[in-house]
Amino acid sequence: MNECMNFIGGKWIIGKGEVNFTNQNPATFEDFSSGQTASHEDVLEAIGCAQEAFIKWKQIPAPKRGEILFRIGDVLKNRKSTLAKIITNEIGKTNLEAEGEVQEAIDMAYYMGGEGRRMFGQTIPSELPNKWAMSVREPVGVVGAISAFNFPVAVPSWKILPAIILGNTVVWKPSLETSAIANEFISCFEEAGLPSGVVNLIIGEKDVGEALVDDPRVAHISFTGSTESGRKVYTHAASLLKRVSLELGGKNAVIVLKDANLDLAVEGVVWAAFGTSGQRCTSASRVIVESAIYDEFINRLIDKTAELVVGNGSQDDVNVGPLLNEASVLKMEKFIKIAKESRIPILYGGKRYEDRIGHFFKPTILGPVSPGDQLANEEIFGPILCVIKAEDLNHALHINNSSRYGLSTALFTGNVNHSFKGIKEIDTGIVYVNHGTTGAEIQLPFGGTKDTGNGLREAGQAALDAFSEWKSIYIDYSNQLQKAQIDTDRL
Ligand code: UN1
Repeated sequence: MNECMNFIGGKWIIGKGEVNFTNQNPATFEDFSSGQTASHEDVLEAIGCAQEAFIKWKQIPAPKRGEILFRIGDVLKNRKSTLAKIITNEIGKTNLEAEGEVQEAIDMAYYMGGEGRRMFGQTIPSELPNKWAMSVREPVGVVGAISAFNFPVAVPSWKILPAIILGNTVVWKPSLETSAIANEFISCFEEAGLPSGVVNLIIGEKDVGEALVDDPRVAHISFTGSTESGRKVYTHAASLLKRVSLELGGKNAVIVLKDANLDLAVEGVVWAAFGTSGQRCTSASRVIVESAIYDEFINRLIDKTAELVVGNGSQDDVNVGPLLNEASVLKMEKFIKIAKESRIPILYGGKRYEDRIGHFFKPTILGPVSPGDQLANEEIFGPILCVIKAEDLNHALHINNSSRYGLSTALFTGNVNHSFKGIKEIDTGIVYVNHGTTGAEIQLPFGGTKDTGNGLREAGQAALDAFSEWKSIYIDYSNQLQKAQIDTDRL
């Protein structure tokens, strides 16, 4: 069994907190990892180490910090299959998808490593003579990173790697359920030679995250999790005037128009809805189908879903792994109960696999669901897909945009006018044309509108804005005090 530790100031430390935990492999129920949570003092110490490390780390020239990020990329690449296996065993994600997410972290390491040589500021003419004006990026200080279970390597890499290339230091609190993979991930930073204290790991529950948000030495909180928790983080951090970036819930939709390539659309919907057992924040939870093709689409969707192999993600032929834990399965059962009470037809699935060990829930299709139904609006975070009928593109866009969430939308169409109209009018942070709602690439901003976030984005160039402050610099070489902005005729 993997013994999970904290990594504080470059040392592996057993948590001094009160909770002893054991994580089971969700596909086999075998104990996989265990440990003891960090105490409040452990958290304070980690923040102190990060603060101390910040003094030196921010002085290292960004291109040199970049070289360390390239080394982190190399180590992740060498250890890719080990990392992926741990992800599969700890949270159940299929090996193919686990390798995919490690690849996202590798890509991010190289991308951000390159940013070390491209950390552009701006120079701009001053409006006064003999004066120079420019702006440069400065790190913000200690970043508190709080991540969810579903992407235990990729999403933390979107937080940690941009933060450190900019000269910040990090205290990271992963989800408790991903403690073993967090240990393995952090040991890659250690192997790459990242100086002590630049990235610290604290293992724990909600109270550990709260201690991070609460501490005035933490300048920025980067949080991925539910909208409900994000609202609490944001509200508390606001009272401390702390910087916050939030990646929260979603109710992502795929719109399928009658002019779409239906084979492609069906495959795209199945993968977006049931890949990762629907546990991505980008997973498709609604499919909005033009009524003219509704029946045909449903038939094909059911057939394609029936082809999915659900099982232990470590087996090559498996497409869909288990849910994280019993609580997730119970949550799915609650949604099925709501469907039955609301007389929504269950077109496929609708229950757990009673005869199997593991937290397996059948990929489920419900429909037609009315746009106003609870199930069409609440985040599900599991393998349940709601099918909604729309009259035409305008109606579909209206339904799509009526969600309180705004992360990702996909549009399947063969008509170029429809695709541009969709791109323009869809109100989510990410839009796909002729591809499902998942699969965001690291070089573009990642994040959503409305209740999905607070306007900041992670990944891509946008990540640099999230984790840095602009410093504006004026250099006056006129040798006289230029007291005020002046009219042109006085120059
Ligand atoms: C998440 O679910 O929190 O776009 C992130 C995707 C992945 C990342 C998902 N690259 O589906």
